[in-house]
Amino acid sequence: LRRADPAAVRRAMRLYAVTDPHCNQKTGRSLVEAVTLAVRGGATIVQLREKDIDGGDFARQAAEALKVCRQHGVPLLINDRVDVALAVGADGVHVGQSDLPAATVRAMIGPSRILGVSVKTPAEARAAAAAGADYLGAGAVLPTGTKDTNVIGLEGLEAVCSAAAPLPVVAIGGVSAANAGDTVRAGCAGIAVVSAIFAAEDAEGAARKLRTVVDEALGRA
Ligand code: TZP
Ligand code: MG
Repeated sequence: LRRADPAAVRRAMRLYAVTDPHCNQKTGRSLVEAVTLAVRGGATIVQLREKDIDGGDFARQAAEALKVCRQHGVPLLINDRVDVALAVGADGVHVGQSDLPAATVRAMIGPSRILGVSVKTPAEARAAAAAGADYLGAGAVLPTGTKDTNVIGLEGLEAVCSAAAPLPVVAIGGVSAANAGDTVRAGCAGIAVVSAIFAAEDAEGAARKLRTVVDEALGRA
């Protein structure tokens, strides 16, 4: 078992789709329907972030979502639930500062699955890198209604990106097609979005537009 390929992880950060049960409730989509639209539109990685769901339900839906992601060659990560990730054979896990410590998660998932860690500061970025993270999620970069959390701004994002190098950083929080270009130009490898894809009536079209904006800001992959 080898470490996940750093260049492949960086490429996967371009358009990172993070699911949200509240969005799906509003649009009437199932989790797997939502994931299907996101990857059809060009999402380069998907994270299932389902906070209030039974483990069994989550594992069943994650297995379905994993099939869709595999068909599109897109990695699937699980938020928080290392057990669910291992049970379904997901490509990795994403944890925050109040979840199991990153080094513990790394030991549980082995070297080759992808480990992502949420950070807000350069100190957290350095600690996560030392603990074995493959990429960092930094945010909230901009105000968001999706999560109650403080805003680090594009300056905070830049500081995290510098501290994290060479690890790729994905920007999360309030990112939309309107600000994705400026966000990427702050130095991150791509954008992570919840509502900009999953609250959209045309989620596939929204993902396609976001992907175009990111590809234009970063140069075509
Ligand atoms: N972590 C920091 S901000 C955020 C998470 C999960 C929510 C981002 O949601 P949106 O709808 O893309 O602003
Ligand atoms: Mg968490």
